[in-house]
Amino acid sequence: MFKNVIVKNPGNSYVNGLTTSDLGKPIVEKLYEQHEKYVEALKQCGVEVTKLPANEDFPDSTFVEDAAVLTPEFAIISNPGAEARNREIEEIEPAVKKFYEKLYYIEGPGTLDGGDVLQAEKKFYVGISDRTNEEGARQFKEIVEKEGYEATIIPLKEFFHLKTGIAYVGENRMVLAGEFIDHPAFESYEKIIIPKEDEYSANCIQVNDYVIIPAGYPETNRKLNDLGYQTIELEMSEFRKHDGGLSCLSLRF
Ligand code: CIR
Repeated sequence: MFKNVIVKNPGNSYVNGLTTSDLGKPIVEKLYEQHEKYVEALKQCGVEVTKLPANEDFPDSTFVEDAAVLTPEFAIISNPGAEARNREIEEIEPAVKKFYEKLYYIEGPGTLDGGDVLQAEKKFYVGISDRTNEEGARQFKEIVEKEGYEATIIPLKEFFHLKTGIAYVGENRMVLAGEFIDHPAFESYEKIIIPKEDEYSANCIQVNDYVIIPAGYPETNRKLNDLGYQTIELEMSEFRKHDGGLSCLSLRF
């Protein structure tokens, strides 16, 4: 069970953040509304939400997931791989410290974005991407193995972050898209396969009794409902314009 969640409000500068998409300029009014609905959905899942204020100096800082990895026992402050985002950890670290005594740090030359880390029970999967380098992944693996977890490093071929194309929804089930569908690392899981046209919905989050998915993917919704999951669908258009998904907007622990 997750008890807590940390989110960070987006600011007006969000429109100047990093993106690889050609979906257009985010509309800030819609962005704020979508973020508020995200927070409401988390509350519906029964978690206590810690809301950090927006920081206009860091346009992408609403994507808090990239700045830390939180487990029930310890926290890892990451070393985000994009220069423009690296100092986001300065505000995440004190917020995380309020909840954790045991903190680890990914240190340069290692870089790691939390978006490249997936936890499934006592196993972690760590993507090597444009943001997470081999040294960052190695440091991460060393830390979690010391803490009694396993870690598998997965060099990415196409996805932006590992969690762009994968989610763990409990009960040994993985939601998988693209390069992960036939990846040997995920062979032992029951697979919920997401086709190319629905790929964005592979980034969904299980929070206690619910799975939160992006709105507009009825097939993904149906597959999850058929397996007995209660879903909450959220409009994510303005986050998607800047390569963000549901997992990116919170740290859940
Ligand atoms: C970035 O390029 O870093 C942001 N515009 C999007 C980050 C999305 N985060 C995530 O997938 N964990």
